Amino acid sequence: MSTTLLMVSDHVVALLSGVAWFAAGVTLALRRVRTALAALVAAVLVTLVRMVTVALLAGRGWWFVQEKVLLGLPLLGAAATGAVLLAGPRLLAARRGRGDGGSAAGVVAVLTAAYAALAGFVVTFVGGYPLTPSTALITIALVCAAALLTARVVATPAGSAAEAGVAQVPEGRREIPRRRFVAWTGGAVVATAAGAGTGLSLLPTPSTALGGGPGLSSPATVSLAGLRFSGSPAPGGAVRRHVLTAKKATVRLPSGREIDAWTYNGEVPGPAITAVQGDLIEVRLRNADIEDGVTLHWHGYDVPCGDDGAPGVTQMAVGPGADFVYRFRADQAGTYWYHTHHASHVGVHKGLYGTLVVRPRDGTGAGDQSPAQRMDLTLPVHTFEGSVVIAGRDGRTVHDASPGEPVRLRLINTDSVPHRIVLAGTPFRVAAVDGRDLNGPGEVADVSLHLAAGGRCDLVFVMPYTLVALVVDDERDGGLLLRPHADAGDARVEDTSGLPELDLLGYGAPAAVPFDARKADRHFTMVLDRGVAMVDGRPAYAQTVNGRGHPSIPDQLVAEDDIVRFTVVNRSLETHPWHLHGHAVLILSRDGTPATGSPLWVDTFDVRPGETWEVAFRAANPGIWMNHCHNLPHAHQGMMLRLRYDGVTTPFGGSHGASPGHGATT
Ligand SMILES: [Cu+2]
Repeated sequence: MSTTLLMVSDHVVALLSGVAWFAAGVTLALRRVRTALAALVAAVLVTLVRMVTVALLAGRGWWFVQEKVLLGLPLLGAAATGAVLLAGPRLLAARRGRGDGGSAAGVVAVLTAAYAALAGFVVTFVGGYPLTPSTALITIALVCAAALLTARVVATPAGSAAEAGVAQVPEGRREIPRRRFVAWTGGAVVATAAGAGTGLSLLPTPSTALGGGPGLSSPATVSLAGLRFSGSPAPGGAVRRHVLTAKKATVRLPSGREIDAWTYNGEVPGPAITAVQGDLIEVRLRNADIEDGVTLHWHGYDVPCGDDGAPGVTQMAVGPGADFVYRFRADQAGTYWYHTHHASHVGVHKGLYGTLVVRPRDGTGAGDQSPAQRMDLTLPVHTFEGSVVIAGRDGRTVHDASPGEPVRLRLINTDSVPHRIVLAGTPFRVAAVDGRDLNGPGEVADVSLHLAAGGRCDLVFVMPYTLVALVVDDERDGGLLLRPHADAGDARVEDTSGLPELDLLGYGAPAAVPFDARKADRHFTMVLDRGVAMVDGRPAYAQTVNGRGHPSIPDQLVAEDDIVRFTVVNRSLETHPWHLHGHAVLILSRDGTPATGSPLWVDTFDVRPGETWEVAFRAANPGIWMNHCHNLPHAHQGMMLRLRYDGVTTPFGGSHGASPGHGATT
């Protein structure tokens, strides 16, 4: 059973147990003996099933069950035991005709079990991982308070003494003081627990996670403002200058449809930036009329940190009328893209993105095809108002290709959700993932590729004498058609929805990697979930990392040359494309199964619900780097933190998304 299915089953069983305990409590209060007994039995059985689902889930990782094992189940177990002991015997007796089955104490105990079941369910969704002492205390206080309130409502002065088995005495002599004592004591316990829980939640939390490595030690500090590229192109390299002006524009798609876009230079996607390895890229970003401000982030490109385009961290956002110059050497060949990183959940979605392709200087690494005689298409996939637009074209695009011609398709997912990519009509190789060449990629056919948000893959093949179709999300009327000649016949695309997904963790041939990931200097675990957390100073139902939202998630501290290992766990029911700036990470394993194919270096990896990924990298690019979910609305809702090198400081505030600055030209 998949972890997702287990998580969903556990949620369902948790909810059912709450319903069953409530049903038992209410029917008991109404003295419906048979129904109450049946509901009580059902509640006990569902609670036992719950224990099984939690035990199974625990086998997938402590992260998935911590709050259930430490709080939800003990609370429910204690309340359920009390409920069975108090209500069970009387119900059984009533079934045999003795008494009416009910007692105030029994009703209170059964309803308390219901509150405990409900509390455990809510804590999973609101608090998540890790369970804090504060959450535990507040939860216990709430359940006890609900029990006390119920006792007040249910207990009738005359009946309860007899029902609870207390010796009947004239009212006012023993019973009233005893009940008062219980109420006062209970109230004091509740108030203490609630107070302590609230107090603990207000304590300051560490602002830095060390991942098992040493703390801040560097005496010298380097400002991010100084971590800019100041060199020249490699020998023989050119300087490639661009001016990108961010502005609003109405863009007309080939179908005639018009979209109100935010653009670079009025185009969607923005101007394609291309270079040859070793060239110097210099881009002046201007902002014409994007009030929120803009930046340029070079997705997947390991630029110097000062050129990374993270507003509030590596620069101030560029406001209307201002500009900023980015400069870096194109040392990495491959397929990349750029986009705004300011209010990117809006800006990128509306069109502030473009492609960056760097071809190798010596002609190798580009699928052993010389540029002169190959078809090389860069295909950013973006969704505008529900329509998939590939390289700025909606509907189906047809290209003529000569049989025997080598073809390279560079797919870029510029959306916030994954796309399913199928290449039909030819065997092909996945030559590169996230711009980095794979080792020994074998020929595959009739498979689909899962392209994470922000991710890229380069597909290479030799054009056959028949049609080749690129199908996105199994949409047979869209995509791309490569035609060997004008009358190539039927352009109908077969149904691709049943094709299996190619698992890149087992694709290609193994090769040596530059470090031993087992000897990591630092290890950080990021558990991704939803919960109530502070985001930008406001409480929100946030997308969280370890129970917190940006900017309250501790920075991850690293030192230069550290081998850093990440464990990324997805406890939620949504996919999270994890993206670290400034570094590619090596995939080590998914759900405990090691990667066995080509070394897989990526800058974005999709952590699907219930999955646990292990990745590693060498900290070789000093700076303060955003480390976040590339589902951009998720990042905006808190799922974003910083990886900070020891000794590096920022003059820009340090919290992502600071308001636009002016005239920050360099
Ligand atoms: Cu996400």
